[in-house]
Amino acid sequence: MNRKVTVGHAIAAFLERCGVKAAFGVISIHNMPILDAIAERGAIRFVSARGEAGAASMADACARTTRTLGVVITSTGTAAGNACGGMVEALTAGTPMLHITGQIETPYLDRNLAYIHEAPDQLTMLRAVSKQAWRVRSAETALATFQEAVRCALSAPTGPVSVEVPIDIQAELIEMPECPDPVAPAPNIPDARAIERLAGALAKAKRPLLWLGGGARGAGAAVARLVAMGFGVVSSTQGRGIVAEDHPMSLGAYNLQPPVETFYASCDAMLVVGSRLRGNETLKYLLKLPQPLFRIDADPQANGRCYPSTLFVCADAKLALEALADQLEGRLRVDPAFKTDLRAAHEQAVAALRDGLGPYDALVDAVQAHAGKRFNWVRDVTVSNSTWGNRELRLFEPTAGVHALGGGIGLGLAMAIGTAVGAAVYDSGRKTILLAGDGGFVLNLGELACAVQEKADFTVVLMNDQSYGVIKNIQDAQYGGRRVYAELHTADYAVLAESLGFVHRRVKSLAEVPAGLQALAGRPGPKMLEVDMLAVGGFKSAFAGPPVKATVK
Ligand SMILES: Cc1ncc(C[n+]2csc(CCOP(=O)(O)OP(=O)(O)O)c2C)c(N)n1
Repeated sequence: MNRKVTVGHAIAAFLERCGVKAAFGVISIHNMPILDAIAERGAIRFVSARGEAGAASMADACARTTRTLGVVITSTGTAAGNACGGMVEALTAGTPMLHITGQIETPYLDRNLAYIHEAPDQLTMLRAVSKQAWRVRSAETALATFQEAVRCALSAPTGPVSVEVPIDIQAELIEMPECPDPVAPAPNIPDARAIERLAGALAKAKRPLLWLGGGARGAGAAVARLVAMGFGVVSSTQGRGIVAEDHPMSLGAYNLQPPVETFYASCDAMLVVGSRLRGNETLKYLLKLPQPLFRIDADPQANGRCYPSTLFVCADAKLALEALADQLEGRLRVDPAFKTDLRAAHEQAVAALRDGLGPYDALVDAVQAHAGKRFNWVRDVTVSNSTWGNRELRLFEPTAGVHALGGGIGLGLAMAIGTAVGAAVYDSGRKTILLAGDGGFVLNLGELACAVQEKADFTVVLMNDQSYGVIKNIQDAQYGGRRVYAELHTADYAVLAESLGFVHRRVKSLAEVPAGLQALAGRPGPKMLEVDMLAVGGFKSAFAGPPVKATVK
């Protein structure tokens, strides 16, 4: 005879069936039936974050770096609200993720009774930050709701989905159900004639370029075939590493620098695959991209968005590029000068960027040498990332990069924890490195305690200039040098490290970085290399926000 279990228990079993091995959150009265079951079953590692904001970013980064479903579990009301910043980022990045939140008891729900922990209309709040949000209405329908939520999260374009489960339903006893399998997302199969037309148009190109976005991260093998035929490659920040960034036909994520825009003018076709063509990566949509411009996207609403296209194919990137490669085999006659010109554009862009770094040029090489080829590269929003972290530190795998695409500071530390836990439970063998500024880092500082407790294995390179550096640069450029609200009182990280129990090294010169990283290597748990930027000095060029097109007056 089946034993009776709580609905929470059935949910935990279903998560396991979905292949989930790690979940993140904060325990509460309103999620205890689920967490109790996760602990009892012992198959999922639950990470106790110090706040729901951190938990959401941990789940997001874990999902991105392991290509699995991220799971964050919060309480209701304030707690679910705390997760919203991280949810906005997951929505921006299109991360397949499940946000499970509690809800107050059904009899008191939606009745304006000032019942403790109720957020009036929580579902509307969650809908605003999720791809979809549902409420579980009964014990009988709970797993069906979860099946649909997971299907939705994993269907291209992927995204975070919220499910609220009233606590009385979570705790209800039911016969242990036959645990259903997740419903596989239906692949968006390309129309054969559309691919033929696209192949016909591309076969004429002598200098064809692929622009790869995050939607193409699963299409690496087909991309490699196209590159072997002679396509050049450039990527968005989300599309980094689909082609190794040291490949001779790759511009990496140097997608808007002046030498690259000049090179674009010499190309005679661009195929954009699975990319949002985000404003900060296209000079607010004024970057001149090669023409004709073709586009493949799983989202039909991408047609005409940001840029018009000559041909649009609505399909899964992997399936469409495989079919396209089949069609193009043996038909391309690429200009022999194309590769040389692409290399020259890349080299010019790299040289200009490196020159602008001033002394920090040496830091890029030291981190790259330390990283090797198998690593996760997590970044907070800081000048060092906006300049070199987003492109000059080379990535070799499509899931290696994690960065807050929505531009919110403070997610990096939690993202590094989620990434490190993901690397451990899914056994990727990758080390994790976090690049953060002191302003962003302090925003979620409580998660350092979580990192130590969880023995989350990563190295933070903390760029400490004791201020919001980019804000000062913007104030210099646009506010007559009136530097306000940007100075920060900063922790003594050596003392903090001692009290929390993690390893710390401070360097005052970049020549000390290789030895500093070497000394931290192999130490378990979180480690910090703090770069004293006041001692090192400034960048040669001041970064004052994403570049825009110079307006002609
Ligand atoms: C959540 C959030 N709050 C505020 C901002 C505005 N903001 C952008 S960059 C920045 C400063 C970041 O400082 P720090 O981490 O020290 O990096 P630095 O600019 O010094 O390189 C701030 C406050 C933001 N992007 N996101």
